[in-house]
Amino acid sequence: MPVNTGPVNTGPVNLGDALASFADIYSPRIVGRVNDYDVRIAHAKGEHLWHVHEDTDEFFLVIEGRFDVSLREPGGGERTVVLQKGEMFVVPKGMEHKPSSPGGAILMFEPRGTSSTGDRHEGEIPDHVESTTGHYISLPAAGASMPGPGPSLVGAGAGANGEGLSRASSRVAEELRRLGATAEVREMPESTRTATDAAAAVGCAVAQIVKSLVFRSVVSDEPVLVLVSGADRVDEALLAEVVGEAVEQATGKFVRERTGYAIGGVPPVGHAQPVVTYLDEHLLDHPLVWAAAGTPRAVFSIAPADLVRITSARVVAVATA
Ligand code: 5CA
Repeated sequence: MPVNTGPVNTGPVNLGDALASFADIYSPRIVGRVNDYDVRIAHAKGEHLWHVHEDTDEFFLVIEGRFDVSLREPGGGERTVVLQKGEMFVVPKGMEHKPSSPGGAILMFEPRGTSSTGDRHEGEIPDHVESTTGHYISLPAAGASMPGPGPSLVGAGAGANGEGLSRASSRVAEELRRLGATAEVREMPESTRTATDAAAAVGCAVAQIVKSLVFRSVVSDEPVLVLVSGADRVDEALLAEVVGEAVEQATGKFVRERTGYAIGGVPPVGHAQPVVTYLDEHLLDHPLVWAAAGTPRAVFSIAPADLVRITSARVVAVATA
C-alpha cells in the first residue's frame, strides 16, 4: 500500500474543525506527526471489520460519541471494550480486533504507513470502510478567524513542508497575505489539477473543492470568474443572466492571458488583471473549502465567507448539480 507523505499542519489544529471538514466514515485523516507516527482522526459509525496489526500497538482516544473494540484474546475468548468520549485504549500488536460505533469520532497514533484494515483482515472490506494509510488534511490554523495580530501562516516562497513554492504559488500566497487571509498555500505531492484530483489529494469531499472557472463575456470580451463547488456545473444561461450578456467557456489561451495562470491552477485571487468574480451559493454549505493556488499541485483552504471577502465576489445561484 503506498504511503502518503504529504505536508503536515504547521499551526495548532482544532480537532472539532478538523472533524467538521470531512464526513467520510472509517476513512482516517492525518492531522499531525509525532516522529515516525501519524496522528489520525476518523469518524466512526457501524461495524468495522476484524483485522490485525502484527507489528504495532494501536492507540485510540474517543473524541466524540462512543467507540467499541471487540477483541479476540490469545486464549480464544472474545470481549468488547466499550469506550466513551474522553476514554483511551490500546489494542496490543498481534491481537485481532473489530471496532464498531453507534456514532463517534476517534484519534489514533499509528506508525506512518499503517493500513486501516491491518496486515490481514477477515472477509470483504465493506463499502463504508476505507483501506488506507490515511489522507493528509490541511486546515487553517486554529483561531484563524480571531481578530487581532498573529503570526501569518502564509509565507511566500515557503511551503508547509518547508520546500520553496513555485513562482505562481508564491504570487498567490503573497496575495492571500496582502488580503489578510490566514490561509496556507500547500504544494501537494499529487496532482490537484481537477476537482476530483484535488479532493483525493486533500482528503475532502469533491463538493469542498472550489473550481475557479473562467468564462468570456461575448460582447465585452472580458473574463468572468465563477467559483463553484467541485460537485456542481455552471449553467451558462443562469450565468448570462447575472452577467447581463452571453458568456462562453474561455479557451486555455484566454485563461492564461487574462488571469496569468494555466487551467488547472487558476486561483480565486492574484490575477494578472482585475477579474469580475461570482461565487455560487453551494460553496457556503461547507465549513472549509479548498481552492487552487496557481499551479495544478497547489491548494489552500479557507472558510467560504472569507473567500467571498477576499475575492469581493457576488454570491449567486448559477450551479446545477
Ligand atoms: N486545481 C483545481 C481546483 S483545486 C482546478 O483548477 N479545477 S478547475 O475545475 O477549476 O479547473 C479545471 C477546469 O478548467 C475544468 O473544470 C474545465 O471547466 C476547465 N477546462 C479544462 N480544460 C479546458 C479547455 N481545454 N478549455 C477551456 N476550459 C477547460
